[in-house]
Amino acid sequence: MNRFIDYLDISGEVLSAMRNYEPIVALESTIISHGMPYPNNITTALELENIIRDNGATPATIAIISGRIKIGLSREELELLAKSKDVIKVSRRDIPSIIAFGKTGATTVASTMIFAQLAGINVFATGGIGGVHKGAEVTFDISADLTELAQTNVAVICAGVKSILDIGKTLEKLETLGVPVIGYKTNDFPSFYTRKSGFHVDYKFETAVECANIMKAKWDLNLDGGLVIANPIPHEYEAQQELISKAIDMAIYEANKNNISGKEVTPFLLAKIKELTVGESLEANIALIKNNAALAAQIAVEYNRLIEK
Ligand code: PSU
Ligand code: MN
Repeated sequence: MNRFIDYLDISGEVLSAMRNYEPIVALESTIISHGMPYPNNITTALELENIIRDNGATPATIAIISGRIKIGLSREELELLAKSKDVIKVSRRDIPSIIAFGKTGATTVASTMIFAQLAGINVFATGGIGGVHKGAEVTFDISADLTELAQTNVAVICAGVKSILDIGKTLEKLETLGVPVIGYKTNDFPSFYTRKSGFHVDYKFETAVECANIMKAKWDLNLDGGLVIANPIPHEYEAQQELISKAIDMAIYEANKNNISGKEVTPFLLAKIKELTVGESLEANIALIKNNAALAAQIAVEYNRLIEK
């Protein structure tokens, strides 16, 4: 018998939404523990939850706390993830060890998708997904987020892919894996801090209802796996292209010089970029995640309506 339910702790708020068949939006915790400095991380985490509530859905921030999978976190748990330096970054392969050792971990896109699906949540808002790193033809560094998108039925609302990655190769890999990549009100695949990456999406969607329709069609047809719904950063928060690309080049140079490898690569690059662009990247980061949380809630509401019928 599958005993996964024994590993999950679902918060009162999320449980009540589940019992009433109300829309729920999952949120990851790596952006809290490893993506932003304190106290911006805790204020943003709380704001995201409120934005989701304001848009008619229930937020479910996901993490592993002392070996328990948490679907929906208390204020204290969010504070712990925001402040503690001992929180481990947990992707798919880390899950069994962290649980077996009773440790605390922040979930990436991949592991948040896994736990969201276990809890029956199929909409998830984040900032940017992992992907194919530059030089992957030598290092083989490809995020487990991509293989998760190929198999786990969760729609991921993000602001595209950061140009620390090879965006072209990331999109090729997503195509191979059969993952739909949708542009929300755009034909351009966004690159996190900026609205364009130079690459196009196959399909442009104009409304949350259209996004809900594609999710339903995909899963009704047993086409397992997720979807990438790429929502560009709002114009007024776009970072300066030149500043960002210089910082990214520097960060990659530093990572190579310091022989950074494996799961440390992404956090190292993100931290360097933050350092090099001072406030600008952080402000953009916060703005785009909020924008994604609002859209994700609207999509969750529409998807919920659709499957009720
Ligand atoms: N990209 C970002 N911000 C992030 C991450 C990626 O712009 O915070 C985090 C996400 O949690 C993502 C993870 O799932 O890094 C990918 O890590 P890796 O490349 O090691 O798979
Ligand atoms: Mn990697």
